[in-house]
Amino acid sequence: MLTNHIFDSIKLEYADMLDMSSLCRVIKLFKPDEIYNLAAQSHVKISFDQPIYTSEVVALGTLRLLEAVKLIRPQAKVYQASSSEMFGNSIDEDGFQRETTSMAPVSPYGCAKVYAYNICNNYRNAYGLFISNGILFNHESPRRGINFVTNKVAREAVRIKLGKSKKLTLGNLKATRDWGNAKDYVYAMWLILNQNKPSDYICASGISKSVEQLCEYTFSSLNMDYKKYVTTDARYHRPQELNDLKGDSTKLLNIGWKAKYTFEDTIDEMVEHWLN
Ligand code: G4F
Repeated sequence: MLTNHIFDSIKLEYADMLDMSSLCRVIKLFKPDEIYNLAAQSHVKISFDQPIYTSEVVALGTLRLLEAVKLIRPQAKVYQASSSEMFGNSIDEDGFQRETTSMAPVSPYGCAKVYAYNICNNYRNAYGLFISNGILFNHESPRRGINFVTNKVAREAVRIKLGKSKKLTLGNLKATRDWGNAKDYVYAMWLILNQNKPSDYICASGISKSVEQLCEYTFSSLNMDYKKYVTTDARYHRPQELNDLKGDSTKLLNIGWKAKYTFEDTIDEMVEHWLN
């Protein structure tokens, strides 16, 4: 199991972003110094099918957590997992998104994340709580769900290579994403929360690739031509697409963050996982 190395060192407790009393209970129980809010229905396409549930968890769930912190543990530092999906199709003239780029989300998930981002800033300013937003661009690892495009492509390319599958069916191949490695981005979360003052930071690789380029690299790493195997189907298209993401992490680099892994390292790691 992917989590075996850590299971003995963590204590799990039940709580639910829909149930504020359960959030209060675990905060009372553990009296945390740092809280990382990564809870979400985080799949963008599913957020079109379940917009109310997504908003309840992502938007109001964050508010419930902040209220619980304000009432019970106001000295705790809170990290909020904000997302590049908040920008929608808003891009600065030089092709990058940064902390100052306007937000124009194009999915129910993105809209809910904008609410959460704003309520975090509101609670920081209104109540003096230590709350920081990490605005993370796509970050991947073998633990990524197989309904997200990187792991879907890695898994299916390996299955095709091993003769267990014949085709990979995707949606929009033209969209571009700024893909980084989850290990680098988790370090960024810790670094963001361990500054003297709360603030908001972009975390991204600064390199953008299309879904088609992702397929090209993954299949060629297994000595295959993706064009022979990849097809598209409208069922994987979104009602509205976020076309291009490329983040400028200058502010984060200035507090000492540096990515250790490239896009290619990350895809290789995922392919290796499925091969094993
Ligand atoms: O892997 P994806 O589903 O990730 P997406 O939508 O960019 O969202 C991820 O990153 C966000 C950060 O920007 C997070 F906030 C969010 O929670 C999540 O982790 O899709 C990436 C791209 C999209 O353009 C999508 O349309 O791949 C395209 N795509 C093409 N075919 C596909 C598929 N995506 C999926 N999931 N499945 C396909 O078959």
